[in-house]
Amino acid sequence: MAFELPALPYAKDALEPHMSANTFDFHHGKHHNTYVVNLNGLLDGSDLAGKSLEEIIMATAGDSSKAGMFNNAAQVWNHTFFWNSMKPNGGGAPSGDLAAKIDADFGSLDAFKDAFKQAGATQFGSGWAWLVVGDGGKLEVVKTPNAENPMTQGKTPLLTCDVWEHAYYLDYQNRRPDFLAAFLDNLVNWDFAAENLANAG
Ligand code: MN3
Repeated sequence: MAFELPALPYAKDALEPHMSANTFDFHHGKHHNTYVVNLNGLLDGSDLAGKSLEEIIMATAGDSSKAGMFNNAAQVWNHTFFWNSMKPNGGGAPSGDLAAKIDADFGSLDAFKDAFKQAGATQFGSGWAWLVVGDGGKLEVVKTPNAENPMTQGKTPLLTCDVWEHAYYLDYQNRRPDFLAAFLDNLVNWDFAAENLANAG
């Protein structure tokens, strides 16, 4: 029972002009797919075959002898989560409990957005910016390098933005801050974040 590349939750041109179909052809069709293929290859004959993605991530995190398995499993999870962190005509403001928690824990939506952009822009090299439920149930912005996922630190991801160069280079070239601004202003899927917050309990 191999993992499969999940379909995008929208058409590949649905996020234009903020994220192009060309970017999705490479990022979903090539990069994400390669992580799936590599993971399935590594799982073949492994004692982790048949486990869920989350179980594989948690079982291999921090184990240098299983770095390949961790990196590919986490990248499969992170990319699927990233696609769902965006939607056509996204952006705007959250509502309900999520809006109240953002105001309580960051001071304002703008303060959250500044923190998220700062995290993404200052992640040296490849990685991810995240909104998570962290210590004591407080919302936090964190950045992680490479394939790392905050779930291995006991935090619950609500949203993520991929800041590997392959995520934005075709549309924004070197302008990572412009990509992060477009993610927050035009793409972010607050409904997805609110659902993840509700499930975090
Ligand atoms: Mn990527």
